[in-house]
Amino acid sequence: MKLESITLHRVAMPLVRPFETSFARQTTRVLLLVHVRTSEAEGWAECVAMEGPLYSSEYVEGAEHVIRSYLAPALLKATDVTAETVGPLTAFVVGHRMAKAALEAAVLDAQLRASGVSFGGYLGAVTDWVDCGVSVGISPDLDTLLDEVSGYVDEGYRRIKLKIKPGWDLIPVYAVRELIGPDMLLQVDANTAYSAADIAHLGRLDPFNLVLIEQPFVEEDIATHVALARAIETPVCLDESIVSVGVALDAIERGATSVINIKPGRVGGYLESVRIHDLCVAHEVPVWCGGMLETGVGRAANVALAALPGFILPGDTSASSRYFAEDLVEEPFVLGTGEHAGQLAVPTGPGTGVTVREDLVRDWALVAPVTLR
Ligand code: OSB
Ligand code: MG
Repeated sequence: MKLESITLHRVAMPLVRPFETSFARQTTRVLLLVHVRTSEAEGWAECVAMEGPLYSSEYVEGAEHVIRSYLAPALLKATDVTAETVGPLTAFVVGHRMAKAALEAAVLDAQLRASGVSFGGYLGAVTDWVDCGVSVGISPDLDTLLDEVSGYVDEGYRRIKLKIKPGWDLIPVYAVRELIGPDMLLQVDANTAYSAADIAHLGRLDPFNLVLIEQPFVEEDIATHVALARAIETPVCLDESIVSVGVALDAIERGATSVINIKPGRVGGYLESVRIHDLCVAHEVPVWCGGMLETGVGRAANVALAALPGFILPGDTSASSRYFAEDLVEEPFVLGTGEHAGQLAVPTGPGTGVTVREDLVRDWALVAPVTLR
């Protein structure tokens, strides 16, 4: 296909409740949407970079800048662009995986719409419904946390993930385990807030029968994750550290991670996500689909990815209502009922299968859109 234009939309969407992690407290999701026009069809994608460089070094205005200055010019001057060639055409830029992933996903959406294939069909989905978990932020107090968790349990979510940090770990985990009972899936995510000196302390989570502990130490520090995995029973799962299939292989072989959280933006796109998935299946490492407070645009593609066979744990693929009162797409994601309680249906239409509400993109714009040709 010939890529004719790339339009960048920076929007701000209010969250239904503040979301607090060990690194930030957010009340609004500021995000970048990428809209491509090609010789065949149009495509939309969401860049997962956050407003500030707090989860990773990427952030919304940085992603916009690298797209405008480096990535878009390289794609716009190419005579043939497909999702499969976006990676090679942009490989000269070091890092900036979230920005690259958004471009690849927008091109993939256009390409699949042109050929009438869904994201799930293209990526290799094997189920129509995926199991959903919910990521629960750090609360001002225990009562607020327990209220929030019971709400999610009532909505049908199949797994609870608690954000933890030093000073907010054993007590909330104990209280939530008491509330939800011994059998419901429960896991924790530290977003790098601990250090090697905390290994014995983190071992005190073992009695709570957690599915996993996610990314306790800084992303470059594989060795301390190996030490933790040897010292405790709770499985260790890497998020921030896993930026490519090569790092995933290294972390698996060294015993740093026995479960992997795949986030397409963090690893540079859906194609690299499938490669990591395939590697994990070959090594019998279970995977699950992470989230970055996506709107329906990114969520649709994530739900399709989560339908691949190696995604045996529920993902952070929650319903649209987890974060937003009104989603950016005409088909907001709603949890199923009956046998599909706690699940989302994998979209089946061409591309992501969702239709962007351009009226809302305009209403929530932070700046005028920028079109690159
Ligand atoms: O570490 O998984 C994370 C949100 C923003 C940045 C990092 C993370 C998260 C979440 C929420 O845990 C996942 C979601 O519900 O989208
Ligand atoms: Mg995480």
